[in-house]
Amino acid sequence: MRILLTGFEPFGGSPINPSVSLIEVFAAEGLLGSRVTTAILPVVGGSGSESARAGLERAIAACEPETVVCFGEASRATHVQFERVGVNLRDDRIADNAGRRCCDEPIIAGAPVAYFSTLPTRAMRDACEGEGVPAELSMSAGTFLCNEVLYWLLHACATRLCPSVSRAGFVHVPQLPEQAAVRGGPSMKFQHVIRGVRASLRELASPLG
Ligand code: PCA
Repeated sequence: MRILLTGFEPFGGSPINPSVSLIEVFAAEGLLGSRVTTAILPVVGGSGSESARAGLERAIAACEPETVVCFGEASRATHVQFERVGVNLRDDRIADNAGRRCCDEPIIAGAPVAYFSTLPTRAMRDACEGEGVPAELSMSAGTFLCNEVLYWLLHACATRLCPSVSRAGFVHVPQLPEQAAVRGGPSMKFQHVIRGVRASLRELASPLG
């Protein structure tokens, strides 16, 4: 199996984004015989050549993965969040890394309201929880870049723009204790995030996944 894992650059004034370190770990250790490719996406909305969706499209074209799992940070999350749905809406609390802030804009004008993730989110959540790592099924990836990437990816799969991809979705991870020490809020130790996410990704590598 070919699997593409993506993370996001730091954003919102934080110098780090745990999603980057996370995908680096799986790129280094591999995943049960799967070919793992990684890409780090810019926290930039829209469809320009420097946008997150353009970066994701290039990464998919380069490695033609069967499975795509995108990761991002949810700074207020207490659990690893397995996102079930992407919605066609951008409505931002903060500006993206290009300085642009959207209010009530569609991600793709005229496209469907929402798509469901095509990852086995329940099995992935259960596997994460089985490691003793707090995990939940989430009905909203927000209305910022993570949701934009999830929505674009699912739309691209639905419209056969990415024909190699049969399963795609998004996982949000909590901020790290060192980030919480600066800006407050809940956090999760990196070792716990790794252990839970590793177990959830094994669900994808298994023949029944
Ligand atoms: N989290 C943000 C964007 C990038 C990231 O890691 C989000 O939840 O939309």
